[in-house]
Amino acid sequence: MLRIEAAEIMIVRLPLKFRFETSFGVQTARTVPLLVLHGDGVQGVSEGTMEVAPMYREETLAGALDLLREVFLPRILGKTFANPEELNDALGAFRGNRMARAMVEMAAWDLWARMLNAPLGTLLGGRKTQVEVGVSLGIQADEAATVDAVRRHVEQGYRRIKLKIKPGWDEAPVRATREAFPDIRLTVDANSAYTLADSVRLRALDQYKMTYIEQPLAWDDLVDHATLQGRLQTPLCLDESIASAADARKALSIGAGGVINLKVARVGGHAEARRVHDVAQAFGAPVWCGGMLEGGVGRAHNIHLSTLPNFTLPGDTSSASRYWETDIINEPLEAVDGLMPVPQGPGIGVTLNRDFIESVAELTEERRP
Ligand code: OSB
Ligand code: MG
Repeated sequence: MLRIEAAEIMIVRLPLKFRFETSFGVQTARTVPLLVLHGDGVQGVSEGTMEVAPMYREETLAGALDLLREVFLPRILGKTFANPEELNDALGAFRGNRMARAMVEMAAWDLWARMLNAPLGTLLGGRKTQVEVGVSLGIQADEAATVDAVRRHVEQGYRRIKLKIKPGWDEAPVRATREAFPDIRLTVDANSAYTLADSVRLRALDQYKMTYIEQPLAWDDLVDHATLQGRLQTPLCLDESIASAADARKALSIGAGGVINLKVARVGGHAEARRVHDVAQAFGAPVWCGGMLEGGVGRAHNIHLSTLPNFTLPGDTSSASRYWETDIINEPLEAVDGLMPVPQGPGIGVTLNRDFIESVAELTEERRP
């Protein structure tokens, strides 16, 4: 039984080690919300991926905090559930806001797995003890800087390089990278920066033998992606557009793409992520685990989800030390030769660095029934 006795909300601001530029803007730090659920002497923890401004999808940090305090936590505090799925059902009537709901659901899974003394990945049905990872590289100043960044990460053993692109910065970095590295697994991510009017320009990318082109069109579109896919050879990979297993089923049935970037928070938590995974598998479409520049808590959740069998392409869950001088957890999460070990031990297998969190926290509060 899953008894929820108390909750803690914390917010920490973490400076990024690099400037991360995408088609929707430049990030130099992350504001990381954490949720801890307490029950029966055990605690489970999750990390939110919504940002202050709704640039990636529509959710915001302020909206998520308000929902946690006023709507979601009052539904679960002081209550007992049979398992994390039943707890999530208590939030099932609420529409959208999947990243906010995922904070509750993911903390419940960690709590549950710790109570059962099992690694989260095993409970989800995963079998791997390490997962293949690549890197997502932000937009660089020019071609030379792009090739330099690619070289550094290829040398570290990352198994796939993803370049962020935008209109006016697409074929040039891809061509330069492909000329320097004819054989690497290469992809691009447009974060919804194009429209169907750019079809010809996107078709020019077909010649570079990329594994997929990620989210070229609108964040809430499926239909135009299907039209675009009909004009391209390179498979499209959907990220922003997939918020549920139903979205995945619709996208794959109309041919809107052939690959899914599966982010556990974007789809509302582990149970829904597993359903997306299963739908994709039934369609013969590979999935891979995306990232949102997570701290150690979100990163550990991602690694555990990635142990499921249809995660057959390298994820974005690269080494924590790439991102942070000091992480919010005590354990290192470091890939070796492009393989990220799955933290063993119960739950997500990592523990909060409470001293560090307290020293940089912008908010800490406790909620009780
Ligand atoms: O589109 O996958 C994306 C980061 C923030 C928001 C959206 C995306 C990303 C990344 C970075 O690509 C992945 C990572 O290194 O965590
Ligand atoms: Mg993406």
